[in-house]
Amino acid sequence: MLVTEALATALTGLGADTVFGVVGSGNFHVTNALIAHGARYVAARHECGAASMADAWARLAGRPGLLSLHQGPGITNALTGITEAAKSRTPLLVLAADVSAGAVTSNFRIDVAAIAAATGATPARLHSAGFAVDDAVRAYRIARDERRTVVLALPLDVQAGECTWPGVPAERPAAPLEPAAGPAGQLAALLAGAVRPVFLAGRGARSGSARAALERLADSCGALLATSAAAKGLFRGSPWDLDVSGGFASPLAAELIGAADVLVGWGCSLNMWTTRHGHLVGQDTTVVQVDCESDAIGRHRPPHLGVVGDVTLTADAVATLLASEPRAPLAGQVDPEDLPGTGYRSAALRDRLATGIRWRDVPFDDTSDRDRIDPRSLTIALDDVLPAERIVAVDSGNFMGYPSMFLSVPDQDGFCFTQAYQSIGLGLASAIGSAVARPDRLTVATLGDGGALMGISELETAVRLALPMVIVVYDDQAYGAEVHHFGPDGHPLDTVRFPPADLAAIAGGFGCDAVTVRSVADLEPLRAWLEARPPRPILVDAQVTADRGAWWLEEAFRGH
Ligand SMILES: Cc1ncc(C[n+]2csc(CCOP(=O)(O)OP(=O)(O)O)c2C)c(N)n1
Ligand SMILES: [Mg+2]
Repeated sequence: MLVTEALATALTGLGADTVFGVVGSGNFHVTNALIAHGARYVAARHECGAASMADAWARLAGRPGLLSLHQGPGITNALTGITEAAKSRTPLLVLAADVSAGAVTSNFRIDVAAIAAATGATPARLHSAGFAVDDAVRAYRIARDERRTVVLALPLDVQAGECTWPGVPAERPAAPLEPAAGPAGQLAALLAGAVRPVFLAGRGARSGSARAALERLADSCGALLATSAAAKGLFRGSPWDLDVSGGFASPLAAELIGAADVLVGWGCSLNMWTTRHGHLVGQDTTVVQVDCESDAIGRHRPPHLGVVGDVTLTADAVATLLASEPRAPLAGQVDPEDLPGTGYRSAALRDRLATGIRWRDVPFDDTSDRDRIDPRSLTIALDDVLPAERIVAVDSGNFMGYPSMFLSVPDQDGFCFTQAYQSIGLGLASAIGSAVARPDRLTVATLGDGGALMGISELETAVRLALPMVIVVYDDQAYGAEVHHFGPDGHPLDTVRFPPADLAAIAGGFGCDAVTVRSVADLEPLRAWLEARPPRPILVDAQVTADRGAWWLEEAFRGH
């Protein structure tokens, strides 16, 4: 059996059914073998786009994505997308063609393992034809079970070799980690005594089972529920949902999180973004961190208590222990109106949350004028126009807070936030990956004009795939983040400002529907498009006001 054939048999047998890539000579045969075994192949126009598509796809599919690359420049082109995936702990298997061992003078030669390791990805290699299937299966399982981005080098000579089909090595599934009794008991005791507990769920809690377990435990101790940006949407629908903690937190969310007496991070790193550089954590707040990886605990700030364990199992174990903890009578219990009368929860607070937790409930001075629309007004109008069953994918830049704060999402799979590397230009491709993963939902790409033009080649991919997606560009004709970073100090800004580019015409040239928007009324064509849902994207070039930077940007600059 040819090695490429054996690889395709093994990987599709493990469940790999969607491959993104750009095909050259080095990955031609392996990609075709995967297609012959039933995998769907999605051709991107740039390897970085392919990487971001595979990354987003894997985040939403919940299983490893596959990325197929030509040797040398195919790999280096993909590096920014691979780095984002690696930093986000996306399970992703990169099939990276490589020159043969003896081809020391090949133009395509690079040190694939070194370059993969430099991005934070896990290097792997097909070492020989005879053991190629073992190598590939091991790489796939590391990606899946350890949530790693694995770059599997496929030397051309090994790919061209033959092997005897060895069968897929037996699975040794690792059971999710139970928490130790001691720390779980300490957490139960803390929650039993907590008056204003807040749960902060992160990427490690992005699942329906984790949500259910956390809600059960939160119900029993009266905790309020918040998430990091990476887990936005997890508690959607709960009356106790505070939405995102950190720079994107609404004033009411920030107030309530800041006043917590016990703050528990669940699969959440409690990094500078989620805690606003620590300002959201009260002086006297007891901080707990629960994580299935011991080295994640305390990485960003030392907690008072660390619990090593799977989020769902730990929440369930603590709920069981809490049920047997002696509980002090809580103030809320004297008021029959209070629901359920424990911890932070009261009828009055529930009403406050219902009317004031969303950013769009917070009054603001609309800066729209005849030619340009305030990005907040634009985003609130979009929130009303777009169907609730949506996936919002966000690129990086000054604009990024508007969609993150003013667009609601139906659940944790409604938000694709590729910000672990803070690269601009990945948003369109990650939206395409999202749309491929979830055709049942409307994908909304939200981009700055800078990021949109950086990743524009993938508009052709979106049109070719006939994806009915909405692409919103917050167009300020500038690298706004830099304008607002350096402008106030009087620096010259010519390097970060651009003449107007007619993005609607450019999108039209790719075959998209398109509209230029300067007011809420200009969104009418989008409304019509949403009713018709033609099999192609629509690009909304929103001419936004930009007289000042978004306030959360200041938060970001502190992280530079
Ligand atoms: C690949 C990459 N290059 C440069 C940067 C630095 N950078 C951060 S935000 C930004 C401007 C983005 O402009 P745009 O997409 O128009 O969004 P805006 O800030 O204007 O809202 C730049 C250049 C980056 N983060 N990533
Ligand atoms: Mg811009």
